[in-house]
Amino acid sequence: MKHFGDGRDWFFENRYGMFIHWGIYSINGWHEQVQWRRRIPKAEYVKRVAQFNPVKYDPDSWMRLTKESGMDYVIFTTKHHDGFCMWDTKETDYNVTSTPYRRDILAMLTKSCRKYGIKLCLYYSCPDWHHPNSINQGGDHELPKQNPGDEPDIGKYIAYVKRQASELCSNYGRIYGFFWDIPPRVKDPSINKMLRKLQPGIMINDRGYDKGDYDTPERKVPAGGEFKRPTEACQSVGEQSWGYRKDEDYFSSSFLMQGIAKIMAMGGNYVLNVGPKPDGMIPSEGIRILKEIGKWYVRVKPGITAEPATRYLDHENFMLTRDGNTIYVICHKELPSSGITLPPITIMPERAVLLNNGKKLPVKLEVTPRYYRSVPFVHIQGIPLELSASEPLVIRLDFKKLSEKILDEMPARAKSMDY
Ligand code: JFZ
Repeated sequence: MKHFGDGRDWFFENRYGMFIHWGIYSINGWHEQVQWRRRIPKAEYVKRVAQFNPVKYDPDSWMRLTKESGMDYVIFTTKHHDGFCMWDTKETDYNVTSTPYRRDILAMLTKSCRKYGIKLCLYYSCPDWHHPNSINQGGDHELPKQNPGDEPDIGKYIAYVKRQASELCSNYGRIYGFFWDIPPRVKDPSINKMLRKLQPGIMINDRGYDKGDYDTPERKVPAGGEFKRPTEACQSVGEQSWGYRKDEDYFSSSFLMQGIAKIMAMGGNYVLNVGPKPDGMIPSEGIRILKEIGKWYVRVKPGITAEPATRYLDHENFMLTRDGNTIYVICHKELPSSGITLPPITIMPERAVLLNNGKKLPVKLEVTPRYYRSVPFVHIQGIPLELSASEPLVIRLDFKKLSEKILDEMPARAKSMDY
């Protein structure tokens, strides 16, 4: 992946983040879009402002969990589609200082991020179901019709967005990333230009007022071996919702790990979301999943975050990454057997080590019955299948010497050698 050669390159060194969806929608415990999806009238929905009082909010504990999970950064929802602002904005009273809690949630989070060395990125929704000038006429993630008393005016609304984005990028220290959500009806490159002026080195996604710096596949694992543009995949610990949901259908850690392994082996970043409860606590199921994945991630991280190299492999069941004279075999899917043959790799490694448990694995250069018409390929055996059933495996192959030239010539060598 080509780097920018400027402050944005933090993105390539910090590959795993926590997404946090939190707002007054958490009071329902149904979904972050409850106002729209359950057709709650604006006059009824705003009553949640007087109910929001997260007395157990402790951003230091959130950051300790982020670090324990092996994560490097967070993306925090400053304003979701409901238009409610989780910071002390001067642009509207529809913000967290109008609640019984009164305090600036974002300012508290910023302090904890700095204390624990976690990079802070901000989420901001282009659609807004509260602001009177915002367009709500059935467009993408808009309400089906304007609220009573609205005065839809896209120019005035974008001016509001610019002023809020300026607040967010001026008053909370270094902001590493800006996650716009739901591409707006109009493009306006001046907005991201303003963000870059306020925050040199900010990474901006593809869902805002221009195409930004990086792509954002959501809740999916793209096919292929390598991303062509900087990419950050996003997923939540639960299948139904990004915001807090009382009876969420949580994913298995194994399912989420498979996506992380594939996305990172393709050169992408990955952010995994939790939705804190109205009291400010992260649900225990979410904590369990993050910690389980974190134990695996810290062991296999050198392999899944190395340079994408799957292009050298004739196999759709594994991914390859490379770091100098080392190749990593990323078994992102459950293995069918305890052995793997790796055409067209025809050079013998010095050793094979399973990063998941640190144990060496038997490795040979041989002709196997399945590849009897070929030259000898690398053949790794003794892989613990029961482990493969619970987490993606990563095997490190150390070679005496490995170069781009050797790797590029392997396929031809494999075909030309008469066997
Ligand atoms: C959006 C939000 O609507 C959702 O509530 C959450 O915040 C998520 C992270 O982002 O969801 C999307 C965004 C884009 C697509 C689908 C859902 N899309 O491009 O298909």
